[in-house]
Amino acid sequence: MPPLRRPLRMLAAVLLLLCSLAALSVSAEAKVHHHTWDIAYRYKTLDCVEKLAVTINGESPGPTIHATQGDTIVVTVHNKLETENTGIHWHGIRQIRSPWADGVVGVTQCPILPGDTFTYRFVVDRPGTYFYHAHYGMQRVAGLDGMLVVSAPDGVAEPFTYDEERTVLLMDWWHKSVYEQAVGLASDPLKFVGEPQSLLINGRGVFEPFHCSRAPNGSSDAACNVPRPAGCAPPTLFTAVPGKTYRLRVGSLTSLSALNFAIEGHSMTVVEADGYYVRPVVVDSLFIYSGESYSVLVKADQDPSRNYWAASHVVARERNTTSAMAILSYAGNDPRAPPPTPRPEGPAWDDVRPRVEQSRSLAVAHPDHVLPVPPRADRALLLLNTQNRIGGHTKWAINGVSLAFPSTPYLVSMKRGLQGAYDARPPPETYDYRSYDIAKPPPAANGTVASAVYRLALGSVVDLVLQNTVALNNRSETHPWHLHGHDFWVLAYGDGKFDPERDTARFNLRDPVMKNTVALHPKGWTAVRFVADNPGVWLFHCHIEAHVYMGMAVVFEEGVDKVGRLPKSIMGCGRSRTLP
Ligand SMILES: *[C@@H]1O[C@H](CO)[C@@H](O)[C@H](O)[C@H]1NC(C)=O
Ligand SMILES: *[C@@H]1O[C@H](CO)[C@@H](O)[C@H](O)[C@H]1NC(C)=O
Ligand SMILES: *[C@@H]1O[C@H](CO)[C@@H](O)[C@H](O)[C@H]1NC(C)=O
Ligand SMILES: *[C@@H]1O[C@H](CO)[C@@H](O)[C@H](O)[C@H]1NC(C)=O
Ligand SMILES: [Cu+2]
Repeated sequence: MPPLRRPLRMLAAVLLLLCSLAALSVSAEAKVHHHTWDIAYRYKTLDCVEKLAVTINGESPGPTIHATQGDTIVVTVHNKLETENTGIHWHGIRQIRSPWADGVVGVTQCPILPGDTFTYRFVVDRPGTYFYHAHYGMQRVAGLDGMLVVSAPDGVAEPFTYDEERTVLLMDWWHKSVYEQAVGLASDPLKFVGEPQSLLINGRGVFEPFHCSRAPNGSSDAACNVPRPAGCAPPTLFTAVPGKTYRLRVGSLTSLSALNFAIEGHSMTVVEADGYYVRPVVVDSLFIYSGESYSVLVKADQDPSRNYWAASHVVARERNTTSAMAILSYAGNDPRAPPPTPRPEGPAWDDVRPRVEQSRSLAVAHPDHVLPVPPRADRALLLLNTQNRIGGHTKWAINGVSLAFPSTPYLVSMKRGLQGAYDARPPPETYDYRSYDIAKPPPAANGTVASAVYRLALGSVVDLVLQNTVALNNRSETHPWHLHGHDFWVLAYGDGKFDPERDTARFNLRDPVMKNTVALHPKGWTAVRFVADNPGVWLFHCHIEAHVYMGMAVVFEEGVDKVGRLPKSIMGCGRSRTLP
């Protein structure tokens, strides 16, 4: 009917105009947040013991960055460490169209040299609870980290309500320097970093030798009767007004420890994981692994005449660190008054079952926020997590390959076609899952160190199945794996050995939640799926600092030819020194 065509076309044009006006008004509201950071060592007493920390404008942890979805964040970093490089990663931000701002030294940029200035500029495209932290060597251990909170725009409803929100950053803390730790790991025989001296809640803790925390009053042990510096006491988590509901944005940036977080007498409703809304789950305590974030709702509905303990306990490794305590105070009480009850003990460190069960219960998307998962993968990688002895060193390896960062960042060498800047031979897609015994320590002297890369077809759907084993010490640890540049659907947590013919059928393709960090439990497997639709080069790694330092990582490249012009500021090292 030709007469109708013109009015239809006009209507379409008007609609298009309205839409672009709406888009304009949104982008007009989008803010640019400028931050200027001096990165420097300072003496800090985070756990009542004075020790050097890498600080941001004198603080460790650094300030929480607040923004709204769609905003741009610009951080100008001055490296004032004198003798140490740096680089800062924005954990959970996908860096769409800005892959050079991911902050991973050796992957997306050269290190920021002492005395130099580097500017990170990126858009925060999704609301959620995120982080930033150092991504150079093991520098995160020294305290260079903080939280990044992206709010939903005004008028966009979230699937839950609350009165106020607070951030809770969990860390572990050593009195040994980052150098002592790194050199120990690279030594033969290996000197492990050991258990942390203390755990921190919002950057504060109380160092107390583990045996003292259990000793009776008036113990004769001199180490346990040392007077504490003035002001050394559990910090106040926050002051609650009776009847109000609080959204706690809880994140873990531990270097080693898996944690259990709980507030005495208060249950928590988990509503967000790594920036995605989950089907709400009520828990008494939250297991949280390094690199993960959760929002939990806590209602101030207990006896308001007293205070309550908030506690962070080590799990998954023998508990040789005193649990961290903070005080949830009710309005009207002395916010520093210790609760009248004994400090909570926390769950048994070696009970794996409740941890796996909680991981499974939190892997389901909120029913109104299910993001459809592609029904099948174009490619599946089965990644065996083992330790190997390689060249006289103990290393972590994935399918026998332990990752070593090249001196030229991958993003530069791959985009600019520099031959020989990394190992061109692709790493193995799988391991011999039929005959490999995951319950036995891996065969010694079996593996290589390489800078090899998995090259993914742009837009392809990729499955990653992480397979745990026992390490050289005949123990199987928990590894939190974090993917840069993407979020993935969490398809399944399995026990024992993954069998592709049998276990693919167990994937949740109906309503899996998306995340950027996922736990691999002892002697089990974890399956995730993602779409390789973000041109760049991206790290996928265990978030334990000691493990990634020992090679527990792989690298993905997709569509690097589609990446825009690389900023000169990410170059200057390795073979990128001489680039025009
Ligand atoms: C230790 O001392 C504290 C405070 O002085 C007291 O509340 C607690 O009951 C004592 N514990 C033991 C085991 O005696
Ligand atoms: C914990 O401490 C005990 C006693 O000092 C020690 O035997 C054990 O090896 C320690 N465990 C870890 C994981 O460091
Ligand atoms: C380890 O060694 C065994 C036997 O020597 C070999 O079959 C296997 O492929 C090796 N595995 C890796 C990951 O290199
Ligand atoms: C490893 O530990 C298991 C129990 O978890 C034990 O049965 C086995 O004998 C140990 N193997 C070695 C080589 O120590
Ligand atoms: Cu690990």
